[in-house]
Amino acid sequence: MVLRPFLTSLIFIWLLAACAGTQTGQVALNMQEMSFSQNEIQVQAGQPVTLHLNNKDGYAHAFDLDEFDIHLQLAAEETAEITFTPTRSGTYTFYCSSPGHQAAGMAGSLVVGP
Ligand SMILES: [Cu+2]
Repeated sequence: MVLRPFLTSLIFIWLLAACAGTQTGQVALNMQEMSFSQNEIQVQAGQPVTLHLNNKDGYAHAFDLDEFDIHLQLAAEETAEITFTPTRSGTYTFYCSSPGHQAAGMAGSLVVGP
C-alpha cells in the first residue's frame, strides 16, 4: 500500500494543527535580568489564558496585573502558573512589583482582543 503512509502523515499534520489550536491560551513568560521575555502578550476576551511564569534569576520577582487582580510573588528560581479569563478587551499593563523592577524595565502589555 502506497497510500497508507500518505494518509498517516495527513492525520499527523491534522493532529498537530489541532494541538496548536488549543495552545493559544498558553503563555510562557520568563523573568530574567530585570525583564520579561515578552513585552506584549496577545489574548482573546472570554478565552482562558494560562501563564507559565519562570523566574530564572537568583532573586525574587513578581507578576502583577492590577486590572485582573493578579499578584504573584516568585522567589529565586521559582516557577508559577495562573489561569484567568480576561472578560474585557483592551490593553493592560503587567509589571513586577519588586521595588525598582518596573522602573528598570520589568513591564509589558497584555492586549486582549475582542
Ligand atoms: Cu522583578
